[in-house]
Amino acid sequence: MTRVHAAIGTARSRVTVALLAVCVALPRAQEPGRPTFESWLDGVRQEALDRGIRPDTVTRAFDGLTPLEVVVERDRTQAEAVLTVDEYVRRRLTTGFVRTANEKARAERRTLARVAARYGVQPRFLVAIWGLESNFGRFSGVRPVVQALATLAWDGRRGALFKNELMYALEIVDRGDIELSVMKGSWAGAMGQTQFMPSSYLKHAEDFDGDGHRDIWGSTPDVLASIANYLGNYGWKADQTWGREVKLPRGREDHVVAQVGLRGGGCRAEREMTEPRKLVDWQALGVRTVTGGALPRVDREASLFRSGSRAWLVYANYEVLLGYNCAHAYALAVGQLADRIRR
Ligand SMILES: [Ca+2]
Repeated sequence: MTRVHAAIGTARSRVTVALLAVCVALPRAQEPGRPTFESWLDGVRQEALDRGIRPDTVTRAFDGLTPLEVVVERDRTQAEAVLTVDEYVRRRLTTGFVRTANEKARAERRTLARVAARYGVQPRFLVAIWGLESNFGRFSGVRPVVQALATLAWDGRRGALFKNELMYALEIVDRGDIELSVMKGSWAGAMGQTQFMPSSYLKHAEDFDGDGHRDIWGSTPDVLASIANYLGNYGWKADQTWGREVKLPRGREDHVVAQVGLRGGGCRAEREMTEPRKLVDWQALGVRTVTGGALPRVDREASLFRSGSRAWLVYANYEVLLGYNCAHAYALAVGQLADRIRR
């Protein structure tokens, strides 16, 4: 059964650090041979200057900086921190949350239409991701990004990854996109209403309101366009949806999966999916819609995955969602929320 970390009500880190168990234990600083934060930061300061970050930016970012004095424990073995796909989706897609999503879709319909036209992503998916990442901007993280990333980079585990993200964060400040004081995000450095890591920000963030800044913290047009640009850059198809829940022939569930075979590689969620096959092939194997009807008669490939007693057939767009956050619970929540937003 697919299990994911509980992230209810909190925006998670995404992409490379999704589902990372973060443990920032300050006493480690006293370990033999381990540099103090201050001496470690001196080295990073020089590295930033060598990379071409302006001295003024480095000074403002690092002077007086201390590690965040808190321990974040997200040990995946803790029962209360683990939810099934069903539980995760049910807890996130409450009646009130779906209602808010529809209200946001209506309130932002003009911006959404313009963004959809430019980037080729249907509005309902943009609203769904916006909602799941930051509750439509209500919760986009309160941690200073530079401080969080510096703490994680110093802490050692995945230190190289976080040091790179720290350098990208400085680059963003250096370019004048955001003031240090308002550059906030999650514990793992996922920033703003899109929850982009700094590296993703540099690749995908957009200035859609035309004020010269790519503001994923405070500009709704920039937020929606940045999500759309991210999806578009990873091959989103505007004429397709994400997929659907299906029924497998009773007693032959394992046989259907074995006939096609699971993938060898990819992130964990991708490894749980079969190789893609045409819908007509799935139909021939006895796969039906969840109400027992025939699969759509379109020439399209889909992959199958199961979680508990349920099964889904998903299209290429679903894999783009996994790129945003590689967890079936996340991608299914996005898809199902999008399905419940009126068009
Ligand atoms: Ca802007």
